[in-house]
Amino acid sequence: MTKSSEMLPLAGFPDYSDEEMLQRARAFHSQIARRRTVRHFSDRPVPRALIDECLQAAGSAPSGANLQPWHFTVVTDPKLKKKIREAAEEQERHFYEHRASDEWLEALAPLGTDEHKPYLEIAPCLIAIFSQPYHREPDGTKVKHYYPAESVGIATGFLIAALHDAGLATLTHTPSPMGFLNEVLGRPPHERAFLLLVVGFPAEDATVPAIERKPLDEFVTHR
Ligand code: IYR
Repeated sequence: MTKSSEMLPLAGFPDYSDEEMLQRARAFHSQIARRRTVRHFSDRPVPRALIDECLQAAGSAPSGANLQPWHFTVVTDPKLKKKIREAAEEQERHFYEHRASDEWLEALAPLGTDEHKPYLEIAPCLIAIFSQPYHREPDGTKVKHYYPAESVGIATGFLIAALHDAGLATLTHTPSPMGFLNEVLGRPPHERAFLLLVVGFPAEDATVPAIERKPLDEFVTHR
């Protein structure tokens, strides 16, 4: 990571025609809008090279002061996946039975979710995403990070888009609380588990809830 203020010419910025830009935007919109959160996975393995390529896309995301305040742990070991499933289901049981308000449960009803998370063991790959409020230099100096939540959110968006574009299914899972991930995956206590991304291929009989996205005029204003 460069510390100087050395500047380079911006190279490789494309020069599309207006029409080409619109066409590209339409193509991207139609491709990304096909992504659905999947909750029924097959056990078909995913090549590590594919995951690593998508992680490199995630790692290219903008971040506060370019400090890249993220860590991604890729979990394919069945024993670890089992541990994660057991810990997540314990938290989720508590969530669905006690912690969640009626209002929250009502909001979740259309998704058909519950405390059972078999996909955490069935899916070939889990990516635990951590945000880092700071890091330490090799000499022990603590370096504060800026906007870690925003930065990790953006990197996660890049990752989800890259995985989808590569032809993989994802599920953004947020067992709450997620502190157990630090322990199971050996991450330091100052890192904050941000999201558990389930990655793989849909089961043949996978279904998705009949839900819709808001039309543009309901979430955009031009001034
Ligand atoms: N973490 C729980 C509950 C849950 C919460 C929200 I907000 C969702 O969009 C979906 C699920 C679970 O994973 O079941």
